[in-house]
Amino acid sequence: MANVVLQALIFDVDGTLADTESVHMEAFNHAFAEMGMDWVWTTDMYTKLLEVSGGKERILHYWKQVNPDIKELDAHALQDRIDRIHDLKTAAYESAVNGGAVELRPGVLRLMDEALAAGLQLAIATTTSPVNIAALLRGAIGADWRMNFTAIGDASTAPIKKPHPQVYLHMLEALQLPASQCLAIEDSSNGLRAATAAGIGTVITTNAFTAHHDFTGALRVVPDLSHVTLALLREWQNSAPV
Ligand code: XBP
Ligand code: MG
Repeated sequence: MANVVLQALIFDVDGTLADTESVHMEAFNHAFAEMGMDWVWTTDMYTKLLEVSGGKERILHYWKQVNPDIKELDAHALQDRIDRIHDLKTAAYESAVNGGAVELRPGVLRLMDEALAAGLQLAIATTTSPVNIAALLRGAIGADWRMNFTAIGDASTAPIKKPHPQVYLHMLEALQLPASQCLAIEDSSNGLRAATAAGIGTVITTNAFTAHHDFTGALRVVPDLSHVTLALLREWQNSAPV
């Protein structure tokens, strides 16, 4: 089969562009304290909770774990409280990122530049909130960060979270490309499943929160993008998944 031409890279955000999850975890704990709740998510707990994509979904999942008869709260009151917690968490996360709490992982910017110079399109497919993406990339790339990306799919545009493929399907539409001409860069099993369900070959860069996940079906699993070039991605794209 003739080699397929690689036309776009679709990047996940949390854990992939930057190792952000410890900062997310601290922001959740800050919000719980601000709300006068006695919840404290430890690294071990959060590693397990990350199996649920989306901060609001994660809060509800945990609430059901610690308070099985959650039904005592009516659905609207429960959602309002989750929204309030998540607003506080997002504000805390944004201020931590604006304060320089995270930097892009090795190789991310270089690969993006290499791809743009070669005429590829870039997109983002994440379950995180839009303010979090802007805070991270404004700090890392500058005020005009948005112009590097053809499209951005996030919690505000794709409410059905990974492992559902919704955010990746939206990006294929926005890029106006077949899945075969794109590659996804991810860090988690949910992300791999979402991209794979959309038919997109996926390269995994692991981190401490996700290294133990099942990455069957990934094109490659690497510790980071330090040694990943466009040429290597093209080679992997035309080879069998691991
Ligand atoms: C990882 C997630 C997000 C973050 C928290 O997103 O699942 O929920 O953990 O961010 P990605 P929010 O798809 O980029 O790996 O609280 O904004 O959801
Ligand atoms: Mg991720």
